[in-house]
Amino acid sequence: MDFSLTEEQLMIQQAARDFAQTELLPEVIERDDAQRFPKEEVKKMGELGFLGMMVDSKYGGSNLDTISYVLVMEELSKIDASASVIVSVNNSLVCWGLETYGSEAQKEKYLTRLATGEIIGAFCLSEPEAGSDATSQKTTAIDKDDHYLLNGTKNWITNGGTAEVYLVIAQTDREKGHKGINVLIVEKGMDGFEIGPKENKLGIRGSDTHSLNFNDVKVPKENRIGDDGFGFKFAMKTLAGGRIGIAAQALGIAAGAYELALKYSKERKAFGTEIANHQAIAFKLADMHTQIQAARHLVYKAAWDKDQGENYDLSGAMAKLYASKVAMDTTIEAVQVHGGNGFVKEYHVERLMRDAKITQIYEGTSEIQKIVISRSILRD
Ligand code: COS
Repeated sequence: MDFSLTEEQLMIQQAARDFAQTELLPEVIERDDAQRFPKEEVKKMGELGFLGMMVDSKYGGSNLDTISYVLVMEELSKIDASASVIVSVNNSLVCWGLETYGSEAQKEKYLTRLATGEIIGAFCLSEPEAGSDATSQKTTAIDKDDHYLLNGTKNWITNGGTAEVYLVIAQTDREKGHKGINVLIVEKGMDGFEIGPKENKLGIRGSDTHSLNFNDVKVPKENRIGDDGFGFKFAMKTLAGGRIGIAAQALGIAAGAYELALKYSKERKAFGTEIANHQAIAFKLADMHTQIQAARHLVYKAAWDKDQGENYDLSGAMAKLYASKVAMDTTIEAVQVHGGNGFVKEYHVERLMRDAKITQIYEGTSEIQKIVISRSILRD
């Protein structure tokens, strides 16, 4: 068993840390306030290879392992979870799905541009009445021989307004249940495809979340990924990897809040000494540090499983369940350590606390992770 990172992984981690400090930190509060998408920053992340990290270099990707990907997610998320969710969706849900299951023509047409960050993608599963209950898709993709006719609404879509390519999950044959679901590549600008208003969110406010409407959108048959009826499995497989990315995001949010609390507690004085010298604060730091380290082991293990070609449904779900709880608990405590200063924006911890919440909700709520985990342990 070897817990050390390779030279290459350490370099990538440092590159992400530097990028987050120099490029993401300066305007992160303003972007959060104004709900401004980090357009320039995304462009730079593309140039650094962060948007197609695990994609083969023949498609413009960085050809790196999942460990490197979670290291980058962790570092970016310490500073700006709005930026890191864009990285996570593009890498795990869009590029990975296309590279693993797409046809050569689809990869040539879409993957290269997505992996280099020339364009970004979105993954469209959730609906007004189908979030956790993902098999109950109301969006329909009716087979019309040479194309599918797509109708319906998708909700809470990350990169909803800014993406150029959307992987849309839809029901083709209701009789067949989840085996009648397909995944289609939809391009922005296709007739009948409308982007709804931007959501006004509690956290990750710099990311761009929209509902999407499809009204008789004609999607060519060649835009279906995989065989007829593969869409639900595609969604499950893709989300299993996505959960590792979100677990790393949660880990980064927690670690970022902890680092701020640690620094503050060594500077702020009360009752004649730095507050870190009071056991009430020191014990909070001890708890945070321990829980973050435990979360880190779960996240890296899930990433390692994926790199080894092992099944990562269980380890990814456990990593997300635990890291997102640690993110929530740590950020709440970090605000507490900061006292009144924790409640104002310039100290960053209130934003991290708001950002933490979504990690317990998207790409499968904590309750869904417990379904995945319990089914897995009961099956074995
Ligand atoms: N990999 C491959 N196949 C999977 C899978 C996985 N990780 N998880 C489930 N499947 C397959 C099952 O094997 C089953 O196929 P078969 O009938 O051929 O065996 C099919 O998918 C349906 O699975 P199941 O019967 O378990 O479906 P349920 O309706 O009980 O739902 C959960 C399963 C809850 C796990 C699923 O709906 C889920 O993950 N929901 C959350 C979705 C989500 O993350 N939403 C957030 C939106 S994205 S921000």
